[in-house]
Amino acid sequence: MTLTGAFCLFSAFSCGGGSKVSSAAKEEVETKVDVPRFNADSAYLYIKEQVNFGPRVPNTKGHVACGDYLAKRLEGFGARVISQSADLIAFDGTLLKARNIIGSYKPESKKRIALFAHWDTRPWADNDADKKNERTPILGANDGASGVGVLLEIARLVNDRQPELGIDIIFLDAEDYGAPQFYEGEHREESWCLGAQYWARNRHVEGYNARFGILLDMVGGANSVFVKESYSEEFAPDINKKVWNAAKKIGYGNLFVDGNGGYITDDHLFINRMSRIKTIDIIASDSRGGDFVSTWHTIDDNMEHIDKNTLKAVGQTVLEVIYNEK
Ligand code: AHN
Ligand code: ZN
Repeated sequence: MTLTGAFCLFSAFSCGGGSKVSSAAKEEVETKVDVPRFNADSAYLYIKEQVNFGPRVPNTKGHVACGDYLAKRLEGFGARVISQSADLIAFDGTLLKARNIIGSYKPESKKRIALFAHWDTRPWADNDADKKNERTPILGANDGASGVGVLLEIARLVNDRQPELGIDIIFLDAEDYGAPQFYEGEHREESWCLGAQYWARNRHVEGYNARFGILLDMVGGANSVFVKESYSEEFAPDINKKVWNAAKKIGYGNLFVDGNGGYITDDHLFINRMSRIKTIDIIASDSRGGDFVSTWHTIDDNMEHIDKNTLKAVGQTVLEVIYNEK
């Protein structure tokens, strides 16, 4: 029986013919799916815990320690955790000791949703206004830690009460080791998103598939809005629509605005090209204009520019989507 049918049985409103449902009744029907409340304070803490390791650049101590922390967190939230270690070759030939970390719920279920974020941080603040900072590693509070923080909070809530579908929380490594602006050699898009490319070629579980995927990138910044990214719109327009509709329905139409953004080389591009999992990228634009938020790849990407309202809007919207999937 559908929820509408169930409601009509116990309701004083007439559903005769199914055409005239009062708006009060409709509202009641819509709240029937019980979606957990996303706690932005909790997500904020998980971001701070990552930033406390310092930059999480592959081949550094902070990176190794943070990887262990993330696996522990996922285990603490009851996920089945798989780590994928990979030796990946960077644009300049550097061998990166990378690790993708995957936490799964209801691993036996064939019906799944994949949620992605990158957990590494950029080795260079090559977009900083001050050129003397261009070789300083960034803290990546927004670019890296925010997506992971939101997904850890979602993991906590999913563990409390599982949605219908199995959920995979997938922390990808080596996203942000793409050739820096000061590099004089060739700039290839494949120098970005190395962990995602590895995962797409080598799934953590043989034959792994999901109904769709959602990538979170820079979802915690102040002055952020979200428009539909263009590769997402090409590969997965229905998922974009699902997510933006959900945001609007629960009152976050101010952040998830109608509009189309540019094409962004991000983990979802390679997942879309190299797998059959239609994946969108929820990635912030600066509400004051400009492409990315102003702290992007600068030394200012720190906790001071994290906004709990942005975290809440994104986290609650993703929950709305995954708990309504049957
Ligand atoms: C490029 O700048 C080519 N892509 C941006 C993807 C990215 C980097 N997301 C976070 N950091
Ligand atoms: Zn970045």
